[in-house]
Amino acid sequence: MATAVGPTVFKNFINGEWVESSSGLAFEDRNPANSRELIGMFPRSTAEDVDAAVRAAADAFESWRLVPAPKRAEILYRAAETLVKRKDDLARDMTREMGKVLAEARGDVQEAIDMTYYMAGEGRRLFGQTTPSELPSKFAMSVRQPLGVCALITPWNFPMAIPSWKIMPALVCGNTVVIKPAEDTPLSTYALIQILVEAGLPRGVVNVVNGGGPEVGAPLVSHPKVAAVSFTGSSEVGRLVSQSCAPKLRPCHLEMGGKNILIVLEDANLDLAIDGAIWGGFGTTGQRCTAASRVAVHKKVYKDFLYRFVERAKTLRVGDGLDPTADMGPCINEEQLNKVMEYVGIGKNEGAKLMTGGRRLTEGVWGNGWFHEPTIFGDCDPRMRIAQEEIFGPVVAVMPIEGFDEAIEVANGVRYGLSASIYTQDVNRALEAMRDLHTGIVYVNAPTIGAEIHLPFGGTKETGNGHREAGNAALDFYSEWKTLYIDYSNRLQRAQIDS
Ligand code: UN1
Repeated sequence: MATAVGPTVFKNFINGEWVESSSGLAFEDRNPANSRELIGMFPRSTAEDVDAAVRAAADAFESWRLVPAPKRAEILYRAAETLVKRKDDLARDMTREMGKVLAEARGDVQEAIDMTYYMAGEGRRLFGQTTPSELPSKFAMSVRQPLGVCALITPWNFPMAIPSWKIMPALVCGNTVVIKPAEDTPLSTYALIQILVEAGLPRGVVNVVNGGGPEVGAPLVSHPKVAAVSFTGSSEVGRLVSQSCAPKLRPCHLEMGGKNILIVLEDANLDLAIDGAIWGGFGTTGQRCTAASRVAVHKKVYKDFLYRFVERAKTLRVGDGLDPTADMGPCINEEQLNKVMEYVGIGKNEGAKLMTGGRRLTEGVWGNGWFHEPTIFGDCDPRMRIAQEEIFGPVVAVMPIEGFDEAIEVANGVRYGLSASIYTQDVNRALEAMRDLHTGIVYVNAPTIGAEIHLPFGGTKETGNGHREAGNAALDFYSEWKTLYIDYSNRLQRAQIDS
């Protein structure tokens, strides 16, 4: 079971069997709050394992695509029910391997539950169009067709939610799947797959290959039998994924970085804005692609906001996510912690004012984990690297702004375009912001995080490549249209020519 207490040896899942990797090697899944705790050993797989998984998925596709979508959906409904039943255990395991506080891990599992139910519902929709033909006695409609084998590469920050965003729409549309979960959080994917299998998923329909990007991800996205690729991760790796899909003209969905802004205008409810900046900036230790890592505040309320924001950040308790008193957990691993510390150094060198935090936490309960203080830089210039680059940690850059126009300019002046938020009571300003913020998601009087699964999720510019996941939009990636014309006139009718 996924709730094993001691270290367990886990396997890949290929063609309905739990199997070892052809390398015989394994990597460790460790608790970021206490790196002495080994959660499990997972197979360090190879291109050979990838090939076996893709072949199994390609074979399974031939029968899975013919299973009526409402029947495919029944399996998803059963899986969703099991997720509900096991939510607490799954969340605890997720906190152990990923570090986010338990309430957030429960939210992550809930997001997977929501997506599984939502996509199960699509089994009885998957609507296409029926429309009149321009010719008499002729019928015209369009239906969604599955693509084939979908290769999915998922990140560690939402170990169950993001795999479900990809797996569930892929399955309901009639595709089969090979997934490579992040090396830091393979247990949550393992548990999700196990639940799908228990729910009756036929062999080969979902396959899991564990391992690293170069060893598993690269051969997976370029495998000749893969029909489509969905990747969530950094823009740098996303570009490589896109390049490897391009020669094959293979559809590829990319979900990448963010440098999301939270704008506070002079008429904002400051208490609300501070609540939002704390949750958006330090929720999930800032490790969300939607994190509010920049805050732009109107000069009239700047001092007041900054002072109160900093005071609130100082009260946040950092600790093991299983400790009910902890507000913020560790960074995912040593490398990520080092990146955070590097950016703190960059901020100081750039002349930003360190208002609170800025240090790694190493004493007592923090001794064996990758903990860092919630950190706020004040008086930032929007051109500074800490205000431009994705840090993916508990570091927020606060910038004073002269007014609304400057706020929009600063907001749009980064390479990413995932999420943005504005705090104001002025309905005109709110609507102007909704029009002019060049991001995939805009919040009014709410922070940059907290997207719901039945709406499209994704971003502009270097955040994405034009696709969206979640909601109905996900179906557009995991299916392609087939247009059907049925002529029952018994004579040749020429479109555009015969009238
Ligand atoms: C992510 O940060 O990668 O909107 C996903 C949110 C979550 C999903 C975040 N529902 O913050």
